[in-house]
Amino acid sequence: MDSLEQLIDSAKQDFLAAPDAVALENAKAKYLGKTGLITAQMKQLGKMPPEDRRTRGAVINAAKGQIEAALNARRQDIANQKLQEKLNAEAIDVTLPGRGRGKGGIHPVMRTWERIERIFGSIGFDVADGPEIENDWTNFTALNSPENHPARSMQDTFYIDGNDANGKPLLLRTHTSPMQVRYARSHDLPVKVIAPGRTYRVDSDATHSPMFHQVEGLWIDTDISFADLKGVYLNFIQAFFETDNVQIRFRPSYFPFTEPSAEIDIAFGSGPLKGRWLEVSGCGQVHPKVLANMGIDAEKYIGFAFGSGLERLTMLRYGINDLRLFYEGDLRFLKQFN
Ligand code: 2NL
Repeated sequence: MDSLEQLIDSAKQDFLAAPDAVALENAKAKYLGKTGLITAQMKQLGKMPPEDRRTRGAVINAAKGQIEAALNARRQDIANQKLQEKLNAEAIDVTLPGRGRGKGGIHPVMRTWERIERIFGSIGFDVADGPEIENDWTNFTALNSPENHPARSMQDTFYIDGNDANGKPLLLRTHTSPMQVRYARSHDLPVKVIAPGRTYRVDSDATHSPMFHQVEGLWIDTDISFADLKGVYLNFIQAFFETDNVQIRFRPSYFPFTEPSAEIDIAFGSGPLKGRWLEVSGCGQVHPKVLANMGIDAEKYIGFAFGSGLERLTMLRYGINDLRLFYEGDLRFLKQFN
């Protein structure tokens, strides 16, 4: 075999055997470098007779061309291989299942809200809804709150930009009662409804939040008495706290919207709060003026109302001792209820 053929073969083998770019460039030098084997062949040309030089030169050049082609092919292979390795190392497995999002949960106060709707629903109470931005008449006047009552002052009520149709400033409702006023004015008698919701007062300390939750109840018919109120509220307390071992008592009190009025206390017969009287609600017989403002004939109809704080009921149910835990959004606290 012609020695040039052998050179080409041996160069091809060396190039294929070179594992990386550095080894390949070294292999190149062996053939095409200044002291390389092909270069040595070129140098031989000078010693040849001129008539042989051209043909031999062409043959050597062709061999050189083949070696260069093999070199470039191997260069490309090594580059491709390197790229492939890099891609493999950086590959993302798109078939892996996603990590997903946390499911979220129900806030303990909302759990109480839902629970109360279910309990009162089971004894025939409807659920009222209404705006958190109220007007002066529905939030105060309709409920027999005197024009100069301190609750109306800027110290107690959040007033907001904008006036109602009577030119009085709009406000954030300070209790859930206005929902019941609206409900009674727009529904036929008898009225048997609860109104749970967010309420707002200018108050913020360890035991007061500027936003808090209330539920109020209202039952108006021709023959509703305090005995009905006591029965309904006792049934609620027993269902809510899941015990019959609980006492209930009424203490005389005052509210502008009820007459007579009372505070409702409860005492558990067992558990950590055993034997302690706990105030859980205000209540009373709906004031005749309030009935009139609801468009109801106070000579024919009578009823009771009560109002309880959802935060308070939730704290008693779960043994929570700090109101502020409800509003801090600390997942370590909130996760315990889900
Ligand atoms: C309290 C006191 C109370 C009412 C709320 C009421 C509602 C209407 C008419 C008459 Cl529409 N009364 N609600 C009555 C007595 C007490 O709540 O301290 N709640 C936490």
